[in-house]
Amino acid sequence: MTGGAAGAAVRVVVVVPTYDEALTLPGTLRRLRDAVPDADVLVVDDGSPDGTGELAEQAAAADAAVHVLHRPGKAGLGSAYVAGFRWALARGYDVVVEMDADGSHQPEELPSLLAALRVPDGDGPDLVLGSRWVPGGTVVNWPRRREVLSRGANLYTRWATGLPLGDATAGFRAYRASTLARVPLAEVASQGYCFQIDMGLRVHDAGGRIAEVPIRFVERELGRSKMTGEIVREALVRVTAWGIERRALGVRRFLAARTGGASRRDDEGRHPVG
Ligand SMILES: Nc1nc2c(ncn2[C@@H]2O[C@H](COP(=O)(O)OP(=O)(O)O)[C@@H](O)[C@H]2O)c(=O)[nH]1
Ligand SMILES: [Mg+2]
Repeated sequence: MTGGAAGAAVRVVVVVPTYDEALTLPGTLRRLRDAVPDADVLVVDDGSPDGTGELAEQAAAADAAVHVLHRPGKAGLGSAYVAGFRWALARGYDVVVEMDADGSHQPEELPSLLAALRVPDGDGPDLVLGSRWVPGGTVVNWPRRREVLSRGANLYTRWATGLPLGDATAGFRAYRASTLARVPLAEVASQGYCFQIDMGLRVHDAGGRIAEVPIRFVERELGRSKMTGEIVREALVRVTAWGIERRALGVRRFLAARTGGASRRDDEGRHPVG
């Protein structure tokens, strides 16, 4: 895409992780290429038994803007994105987008996320979330239990960590590559959907600005969700641990200030960034 007063080309790549998305990926790729023709796409497939990887290869053979990263087996959403981010950073993209393959994220709404990021304008946010839980955001056809889980996860995350976001688990998001490059990706261990919270905390703690734009999230009509109880448990354990670390850090800072030791900035226990 082009942008900025100087008309400099802004290079965008949309990273799409897939596991058994043969029914949904082709339509999503078509819509994405129509909606944002200047953006490249990277499909990160984890050896899907249903042939998603081969479908992605066919799309890549027919369209030079589509790329595929194959991993040998299902290793989690978090590590799929980390692999995709590394690929994107090594190739000099300016903006890196996360988007699900299953049609829940509307490619037609990506331009509003990219506009909010305001690259190459240096004063724009570091990360833009496509949020369900801000005014104007909606979910369509989501089972009640998923809505309760998502709203509950966001309330708990805000309470435990203080991360001031409406939708910290949002999986439709756009990063400035320069922001992503400052995150020590090797240290990101979150496997499941708490990866999104993990990345939000890292950007926030590094002093990065996070903006939210409302989106319409539509439950998939084809294929199956990969959400499991283990993914929920991982999120609960990690968010609780982050919350405790952050409170302990607050107490240590308070005590250091009272005993006059505040001159030393103690970053222990914070999410390490950069
Ligand atoms: N590469 C890869 N993609 C995954 C994995 N788990 C989920 N995904 C993809 O992540 C996206 C979101 O997953 P989905 O099952 O729709 O989760 P839900 O929307 O929370 O029910 C989809 O594009 C999935 O195919 C994984 O372990 N590896
Ligand atoms: Mg989904």
